[in-house]
Amino acid sequence: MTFMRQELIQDIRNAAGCKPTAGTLYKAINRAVRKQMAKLEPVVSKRKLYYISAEFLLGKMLTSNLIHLHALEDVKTLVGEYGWTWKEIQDIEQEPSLGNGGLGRLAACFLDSIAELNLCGDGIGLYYHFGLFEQRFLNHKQTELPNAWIDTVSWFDRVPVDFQVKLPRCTLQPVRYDMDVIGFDGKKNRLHLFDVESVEEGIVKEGIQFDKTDIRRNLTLFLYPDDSDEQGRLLRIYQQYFMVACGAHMILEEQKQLGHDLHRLYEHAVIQINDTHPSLIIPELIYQLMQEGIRMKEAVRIVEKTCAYTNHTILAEALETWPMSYLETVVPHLCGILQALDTAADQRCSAAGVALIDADNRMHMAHMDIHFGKSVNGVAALHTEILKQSELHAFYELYPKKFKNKTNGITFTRWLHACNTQLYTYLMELLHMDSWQDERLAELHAYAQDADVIAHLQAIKQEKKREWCTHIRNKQRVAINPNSIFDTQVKRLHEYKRQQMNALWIIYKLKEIRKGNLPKRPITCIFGAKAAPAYTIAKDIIHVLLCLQDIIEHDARVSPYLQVCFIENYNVSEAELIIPASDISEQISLASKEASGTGNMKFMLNGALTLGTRDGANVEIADLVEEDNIYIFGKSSEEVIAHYEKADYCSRDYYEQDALLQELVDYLIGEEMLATGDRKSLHRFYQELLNKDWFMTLLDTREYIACKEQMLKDYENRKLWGRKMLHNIACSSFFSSKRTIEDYDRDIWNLG
Ligand code: 26Q
Repeated sequence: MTFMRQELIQDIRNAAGCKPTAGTLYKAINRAVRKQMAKLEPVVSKRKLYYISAEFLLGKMLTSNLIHLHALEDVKTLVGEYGWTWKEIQDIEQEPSLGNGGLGRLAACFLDSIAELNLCGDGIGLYYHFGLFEQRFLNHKQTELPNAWIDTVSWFDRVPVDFQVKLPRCTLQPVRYDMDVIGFDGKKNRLHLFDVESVEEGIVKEGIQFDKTDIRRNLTLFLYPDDSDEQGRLLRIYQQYFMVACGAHMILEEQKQLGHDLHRLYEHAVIQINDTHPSLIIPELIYQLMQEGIRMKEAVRIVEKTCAYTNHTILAEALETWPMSYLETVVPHLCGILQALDTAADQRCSAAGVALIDADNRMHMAHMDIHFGKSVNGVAALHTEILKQSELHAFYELYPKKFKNKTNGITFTRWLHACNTQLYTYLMELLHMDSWQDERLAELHAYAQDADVIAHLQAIKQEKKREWCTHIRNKQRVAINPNSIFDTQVKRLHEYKRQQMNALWIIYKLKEIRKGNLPKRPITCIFGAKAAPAYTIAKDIIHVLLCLQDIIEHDARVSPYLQVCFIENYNVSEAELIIPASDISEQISLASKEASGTGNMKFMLNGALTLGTRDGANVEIADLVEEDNIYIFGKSSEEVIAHYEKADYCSRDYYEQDALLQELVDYLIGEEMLATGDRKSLHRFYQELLNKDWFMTLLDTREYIACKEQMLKDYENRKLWGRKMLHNIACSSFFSSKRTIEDYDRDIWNLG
């Protein structure tokens, strides 16, 4: 290791010359690191995991790779000698935006932990040239631009592929981009992202518009292109099919090359299907096995023992069902297999609710995964229970043993060591660790009464706040008070996550301040969120928040006490800066709707306290830290589910019976908002909240306000708050994705 480090440093020096620019230096480091990565040997084991996912939200790789090579401190020192800060070098790297949020980031954390645990597992996905999109704010609204993240300096190798994907109207030539994932002890795994040779970036016109029918040129331009029309939906299926056709082919070729008998594929391979986006791998693998001379019945049995499915959502609108007519258009060669699978499933159970193809001739992707996979798992204890007891109850009765819970986790390498080196280093010293061990975090409990330790944790928090203030001032030209309480909600924008409830609180506080009820300490409400381009109400909520930000900023009576800051183009790199700086972690989804959440875990690990509902993994956080160390409010998932069943929630009743709620909601279309924002958007959102409010905002707003007030009050007892911080950090090792991966390996993969 020492020799490797010396060579790495020497290579950087040689390439950088004497007075490199930040760009030259970044390039030199990237090259030198890649040279070391190339020397690593692949991990081997009895069975290999293929983690197939439409998203891998990697984030920048520089710091994480250097940590894995045990060279971060040396390289940082060298960079300092050249007169650059580490942040200046990191800023050069483009972040690949190959994911939306939770599901994609989870896949990236898993790659990291699989390698760290010396398990053999590769990722399979797509190489989207413009990723999701880049968010810009204009006139208090979100606009979208292509995110051109691909750079000549890269972590990926281009690999030719000698296989073609035949579609009814054209044949596509795939090409593969491979990235090494550094593991333990000189070993590595890989991520394989497929692209089409014929893709053409030039067809993107204004914003993110392009010809959705031109599959040869558009296939890998964007992640989840707008699917609000039929052409967009067909393109999604083309993408999904292309990914699985390439993936299945790569898996079978690799297994054949290893000399493995495809009749016993499941002894050597396991395919984890990350939500239903890659579900077509089931019929495609059956098809390709049949091409290898295996009879259909056996092919089905092989696939059944090879594939496992993870469910990440219980929102009905996110469960993929495709009209068979679409599948006839895109994958006619698979339709016979799909029909046969439907018949086979029907023979096992004829209940309509578990059919692959429903009465409207729509194909239910999740149903196929459950019938023809060996396992189905939810991503947090509550989520799995809800799947078993309600959403997938019929399947649970049919296959009780297939259902498993695998509570999500996060990689501490990125979410502590890389993003909060100060805290990481302090904990290493305090707990006398030679090398990091997640479980040893629990030893921090011994210092719960130690005023010095608590003061130290708080000093680190303060330093991270100052760092973020500098960052956001440079990026967005805003001056945030580093001595304010940082109250943060960063996640995709969705009604069920209820950013709109947080907006109502801001209105409440704004009015209180104007009445003269001043907070003891200034508060900064921080948001980061992208809305799907065609999700109108989500964009309306962004509009409301940006209008509030403007109104407050321009009111000299309010702004010393309350600030709103919306982080533009929130992504992994922004998360790495804001999470360590935050005091309050907003996890306020409508109970039963957030499958797990993983941001909640990142905040906890970095010493923020959770303000949340009993939803997803919040439940497990609450069980671990116990009630004095978390702020829980709102109706339970049982109560919420009962409201849906009885269809008895009426937001207008809440509005009419509560003068405060009325005042807050009316503010949305009051003079001040209308003078700042767009009348149509504000009225649309107001009407939505009053007449629909499908995710029951007004149900919990009262309790939310009360709970947040309590939290702000408790913040003033600095010792007590510090003890709660310490307690949260000490309890967080359960949420390491190493623990999650060990669970998957023990109960599903058995990589051996
Ligand atoms: C489906 C159909 C059509 C178009 C888009 C989609 C679609 C796209 C993305 C459906 C779902 C997603 C992403 C889901 C997701 O990120 N889920 C999150 O997964 C995390 C990791 O398990 C959980 O922590 C979050 O609770 C969950 O919301």
